[in-house]
Amino acid sequence: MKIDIITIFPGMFDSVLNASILKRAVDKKKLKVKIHYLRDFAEGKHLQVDDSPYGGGCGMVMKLEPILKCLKSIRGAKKAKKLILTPAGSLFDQAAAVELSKEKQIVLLCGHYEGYDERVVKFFDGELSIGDYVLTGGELPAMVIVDAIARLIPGVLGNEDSAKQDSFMDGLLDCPHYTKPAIYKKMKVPEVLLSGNHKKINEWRMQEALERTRERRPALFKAKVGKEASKAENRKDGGI
Ligand code: 9D3
Repeated sequence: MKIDIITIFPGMFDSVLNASILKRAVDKKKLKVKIHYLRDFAEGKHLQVDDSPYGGGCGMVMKLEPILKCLKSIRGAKKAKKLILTPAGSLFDQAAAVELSKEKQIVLLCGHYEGYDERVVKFFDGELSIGDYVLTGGELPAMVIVDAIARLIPGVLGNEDSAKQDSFMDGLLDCPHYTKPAIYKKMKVPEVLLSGNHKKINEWRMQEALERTRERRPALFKAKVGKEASKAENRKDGGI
């Protein structure tokens, strides 16, 4: 998988790409990340990548030409999945990560200022947001997306299928975890986890995961319960 990132802050990516699992993925040639400095494609004395908005208003808008020139310079960009990172994009969630992890090449444009000239949109395949909070730019979202995708590429994590496994726990929040010691300053690990009864332990974990999801993420819980109900319905119908 190759990921090209277009940015006005190339330095932001150094530490993230040179650490831990992403670094290993790059070293193992499972992942290639190339940073493209947008200012290299700007023209004029001041190498402007932004300008004031037509119609007035505060803030600046990313200019069209540097973005299109940069796109043109990227090898394979024509066939690649090209995405703009913007708070107004559709939500990047785990399902989106799974879909993107199947691509051969992805180009990410990191949004900035008050946005970009809308005419760039037709040169891209879509616009993505990582969630409903306001950041200073699309660089951190780009790194979040690279990280989420990278761990889904076969061979990037040690335990290859654990990231993809379609178990009942998928789509639920994780259950609580404990490790040694069994008692710390009168704080005990739940008895069932010390019992060695794996059927009981699995039931407890499932119950905890369901309970947490229902309390903390009602929308996730609803989606999950709905999905399992229709799966059960399909089984009853004999797989129609
Ligand atoms: C007043 C309008 N603002 C939108 C809420 C303008 C604006 C703020 C911040 C435009 C861009 C940004 C910078 N953020 C991103 O480029 C961004 C982002 C984000 O802020 N949150 C979640 N996902 C993303 S993806 C790119």
